[in-house]
Amino acid sequence: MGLEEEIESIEEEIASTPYNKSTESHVGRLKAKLAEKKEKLENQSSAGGGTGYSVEKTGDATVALVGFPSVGKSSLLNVLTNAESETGAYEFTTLDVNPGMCKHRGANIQLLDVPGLIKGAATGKGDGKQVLSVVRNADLILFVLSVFEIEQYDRLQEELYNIKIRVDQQPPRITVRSKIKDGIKITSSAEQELDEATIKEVMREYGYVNADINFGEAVDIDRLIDGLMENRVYIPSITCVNKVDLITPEYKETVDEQLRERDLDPEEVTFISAEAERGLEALKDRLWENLGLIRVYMDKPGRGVDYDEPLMLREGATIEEAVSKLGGEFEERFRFARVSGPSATHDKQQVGDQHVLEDEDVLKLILRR
Ligand SMILES: Nc1nc2c(ncn2[C@@H]2O[C@H](COP(=O)(O)OP(=O)(O)OP(=O)(O)O)[C@@H](O)[C@H]2O)c(=O)[nH]1
Ligand SMILES: [Mg+2]
Repeated sequence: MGLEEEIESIEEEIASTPYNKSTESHVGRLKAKLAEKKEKLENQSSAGGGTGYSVEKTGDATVALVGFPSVGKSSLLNVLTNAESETGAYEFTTLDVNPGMCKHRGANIQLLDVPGLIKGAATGKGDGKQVLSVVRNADLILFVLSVFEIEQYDRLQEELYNIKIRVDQQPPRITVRSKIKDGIKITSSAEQELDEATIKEVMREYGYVNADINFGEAVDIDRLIDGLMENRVYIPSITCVNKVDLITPEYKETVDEQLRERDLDPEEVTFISAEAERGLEALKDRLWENLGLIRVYMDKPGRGVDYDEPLMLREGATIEEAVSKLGGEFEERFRFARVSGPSATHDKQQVGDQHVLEDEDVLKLILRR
């Protein structure tokens, strides 16, 4: 049996096995096996099929536009950035990943226009998958839906799941430590629905004979497998609905309903028209907010506060990270800092390198002579 047939037969067995307490560990083992075989198949095809695909990350953060052909991804990239991506009234206009840079609230946000998602699947070739893999390196996914095709959202989720992108999930809180004897020991700070037998079965499938596994949360079989595999990426997402110029205000109700059916809150979805240039400022604000960026204005000796070119950092960043991003003499001669603004208890508060910064802080670094 070839790998592909093996995968198919495991999938069939999983589908035909009723899932309950008595079959749980069996299903667990099957799912673990399936994940392994898929991995193997992928490694084979990428070894034979070229170099993979990558786009250089630049700017303060990277956002991948993900959507079906013709929903308006390239049109959106063109109105949000300096890029010129080809657009067309027919499908699969864009075959390569086109990057563009969007400047908003002091941040340089790199947008990647990823080709219409189903291309790979449609042609039955692996190249669509390879192109899609650039999404793995993004800091945020922007789902682009067309106003009449909200249901495509389901398929987008599925495709990303298949290339091991976990959207809007945190990594499972699972730690595993191999040891030399005593079998598998399970500890958990949360009540587990899964039987110990299932957990052990899945672990053995991945070659663990002697190991301590600790759970910081309750997991199902899929999350357990995700926790044991190292190549999953966890990326947050937001969604926009394009081509709203084509609908009446009444039809918006229908769209809202379709969004709610998919657990999308219409209030959190941005309605835009790339063509009529509507909703674009709101979309940029949402991108900015969901990237978790913060602006820090540097108070420069003799030159005052620079409000034009803030230092862009991630939420939760400390002075240490700010200093390291600035590099050079700031890093070598750092003594302490003075902070004014949201993170400070008072103006020009003296702080050390572990102080956590907030958006719109003003920072003055005091260096050794
Ligand atoms: N009415 C309307 N048409 C739009 C809007 N945005 C894009 N279009 C049109 O939709 C068609 C497809 O747009 P593209 O930007 O090429 O779509 P794409 O998602 O990049 O498609 P692929 O590259 O094939 O994946 C073009 O004819 C656009 O002019 C919009 O907001 N309103
Ligand atoms: Mg395009």
